[in-house]
Order: sequence, then C-alpha cells, then structure tokens
Amino acid sequence: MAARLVVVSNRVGPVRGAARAGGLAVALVDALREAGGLWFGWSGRIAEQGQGAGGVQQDHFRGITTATLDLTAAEHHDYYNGFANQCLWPLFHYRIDLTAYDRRFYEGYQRVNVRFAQALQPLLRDDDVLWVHDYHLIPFAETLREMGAHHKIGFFLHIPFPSREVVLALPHHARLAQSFMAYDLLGFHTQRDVERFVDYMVNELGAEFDGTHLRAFGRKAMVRAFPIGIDAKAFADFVYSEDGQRQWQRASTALRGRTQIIGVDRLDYTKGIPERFAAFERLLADYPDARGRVEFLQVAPLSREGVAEYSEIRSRLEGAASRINGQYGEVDWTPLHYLNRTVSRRALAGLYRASKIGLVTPLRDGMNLVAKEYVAAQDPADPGVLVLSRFAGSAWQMKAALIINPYDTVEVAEALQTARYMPLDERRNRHAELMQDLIAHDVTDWRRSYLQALAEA
Ligand code: GDG
Repeated sequence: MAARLVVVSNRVGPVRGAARAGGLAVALVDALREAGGLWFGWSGRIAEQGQGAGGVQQDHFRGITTATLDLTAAEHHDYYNGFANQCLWPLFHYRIDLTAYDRRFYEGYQRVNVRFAQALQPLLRDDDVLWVHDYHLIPFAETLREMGAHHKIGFFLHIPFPSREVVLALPHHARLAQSFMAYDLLGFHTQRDVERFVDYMVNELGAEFDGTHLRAFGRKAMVRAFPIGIDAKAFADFVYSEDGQRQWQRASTALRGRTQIIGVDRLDYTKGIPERFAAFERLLADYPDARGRVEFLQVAPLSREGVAEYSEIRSRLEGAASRINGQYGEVDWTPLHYLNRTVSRRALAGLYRASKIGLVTPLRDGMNLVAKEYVAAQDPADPGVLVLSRFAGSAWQMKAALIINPYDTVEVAEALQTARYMPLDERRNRHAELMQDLIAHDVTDWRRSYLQALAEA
C-alpha cells in the first residue's frame, strides 16, 4: 500500500467544497484521496480573548482527515499578520520598503511552527510522507526533526524566491536557510526561483550544488522547479455552468458591443493594480478611439485586512477609480468598474469569457493562476488576448501572451491597443499555443511530478 500523504499548510482548505474553492484545494484533495490522507494546519479561527488556543480538531470526509488548530490573537498578530505577511511576503516580492523586521514577529513565527509540529507529531505514522506548503511554515520540518521525525518531508514555495541581496536584508536569513535544509525536496514555481535560491545558498552560505542536490548544514536536499497549473478542462466547463452562463450573458448585454478588459486579483500591492489603472487611463488619453468603446472591469476581493498596507492600497484604488470615471465617463458610459467582492469561480469563468482582453500586471508573482484561468475560459474559435506581466512566474511558460513591463504604462497601453485590433488568425494561434501548454502541464501533472520527485528524493 502506498504511504499516507500528510499535507501541511497554513490554512486547511475546504475538503467538502473543494471544487468551489478552486485549483489548489482541488489538487491537494485529489492527492490526499489517492492514498487516504491527512491535511493539517490552521482552522482559520482565532480563539476568544483570555482562552487558550485549544487542541487539535479532527474531521473525516471520504477517506481524508483534516486536523486543525485555532490561533490565539497574539499568534495571529505575530505569526500570520506579522512575520508571514508583513515580513516574508513583502520581502520575497521585492518590497524591502514595506518589510517589517520586528523581532517579536519572528519569535511568534517560530513559536507557532513549534506548536504546530508538536500537535502533528502524535498523529504521524512511521511511513507517512509530508508535503509542507509555503512561506508560513519554512521552519516546520526542522522543528519536527528536532522532535525525532525521520519522515520524508517536502516543501513547496508558492511565492517567488528573491535575489540574494534582497534575502540578505532579513536579519534571520541564515536561520531560515538552515530550516530549508531540513526538507528532502524543495520545490519552486520556476527555474528562475531555483537559480536564485541556489545562488543564495552557494554564494552566501557556502552550500554545494551538483545540479540537482544541495548540500549544506550537514544535510542534502533536492531542489527543482514544478510550475503549478490549473485544471484547464474543468475551468473551461465552468463557462457553461448556470452561473457562468448567467454572468456571461449579463456582462455581454451590459457591454452593448463594447470591448471589456478584465483584471482579477486578491487586493494586494504585489498585483500591480494601481499600475494597471494608470495604463488604462493612458489608453484613454493616448487612443481617443478607445473612449466609449472599451470598459475595464477589475474584480478585487479584499484580503489581509488586518495589515495597514492593504487598507492603504484600497483607498488609493478607490481614489484612482473615481478620478478616471470622473474625467472620462459619459452619461451612458462608465469606463472603469471596480468590485471589491468575491464572485463564484463559475461566475468568474463567465466574466473571463465576456472579456476580449485579460490584463494581468503583477509587479512580482510566484506563478499567477488568473492568467491561466483567463486563457482556459476563452472560446477557441474567437478567443480574447492575454496581456501578461514579465514579472509573473507564468510569463516563463505563457510566451504566446503579449508580455509587458507593468511599470511602463505607455507599453501596457500600446499592448491593450494591439490586443483590441489583433486579427482573428493571430488570436487563435496564440490561444491554441497557450491552451496546449495549459493542458499538458495542468494541476494534476504538477502534484504528480512533485510527489514522484519526493518519493525519489
Ligand atoms: C499564490 C501566489 C501562485 C481571485 N478573485 C476571486 C477569485 N480569485 C482566485 C483566482 C485565482 C486565485 O484567486 C488567485 O491565485 P493567484 O495565483 O493569481 O494569486 P495568489 O492568491 O497570490 O496565490 C501565486 C499561487 O499562490 C498558487 O501557487 O500562483 O503566485 O501568490 O484562482 O481565480 N476566486 C473567486 N472569486 C474572486 O473574486 N472565486
């Protein structure tokens, strides 16, 4: 019998409604289902003031066990909002200016990793294989190993690994580097991330690299790129679901023949949304034929509301949206539609389909799944055009998109204009090339190749 898989991530995704939650949750649930598995992490709840965080809560559903813990308010403040989202997240996205180096955050981060490891240890079986996800849990394996665990443990980083000089800004970088080495397999989205990680480990910490394995701190780990994909076929089918059809019809009717540009992101300063608004404004300023003929829909559900930078970007975007509409709008035309709401994945597919241009402009992004979803939702016979930032991990795979520099608003406006007038043949060819790659490297392929490499590591 295959070894049991234990997935460890900050949040434990919904196992029952995984299809609604989307790509990663579905992929992990499928992986857990294959050999019967355990998913361990934070419940998403914060314990009442004055109460301890309590113990592990377990739930079982169709062969999958979830084991979750609550966080105390202090842990949530220091570990989640603090070290994870005000230190590692901005730093790894090259925002040294936004990075908070508070020692208490780091201590809270270590403490939660220890508490999580202590809670998981009694649930482990001897031959379990562990797959730990993302920047919240870098010290997890090291902590577990200090408690005597000898299991095979892999790690996957969902965000970029930055260049060496940026990592060096982190006071605890060498400690974190040592924690990385407690894993047997280190997975990143792109070869670029692998190169940056190896460069840092070798040139800063004297590690040795033989092209596959890294040796440092008396340990050996395999290092490889595993670009995450989506379930392209399932996403394309969402367009024809009830919700998908309803949104598609509704948007098309409201557009009355106008061209819709769409942007979809968690409201986050890494996603380049202000730059995107500026590029759209540039389009209206420089290409008068776009006025009255193009609309821009930005869907941006709020995220990490407890962190100040997120409220700041929110007010900045509200200001920009009303300024653009105030300056260019007509009684019968609103240029920019800005929604801070979550729409269902099926509805999202319908909105992508109704949009002739997908505009994805992160300033840094590990991969960016929105770019992939936009392509999957298009009609192959009359597809829309993807305009994609060179700083998204997905740009390394999606070469048939119009690749742009998101800081260069003139270039982005030009690309939007090119997309508006792109001949059908060219749109079809680009779409076919993108789609072929999406199908060949989908999310099932991602998790299978990761788990196979982990088995061999
Ligand atoms: C991290 C890395 C990496 C957005 N708005 C709505 C909605 N979404 C969905 C999208 C997409 C997902 O959220 C966002 O995924 P991204 O990949 O674009 O970005 P992050 O959230 O930053 O994810 C990233 C990813 O991990 C996976 O490794 O690609 O680089 O930063 O699926 O569709 N979904 C719904 N309503 C919304 O309003 N239902």
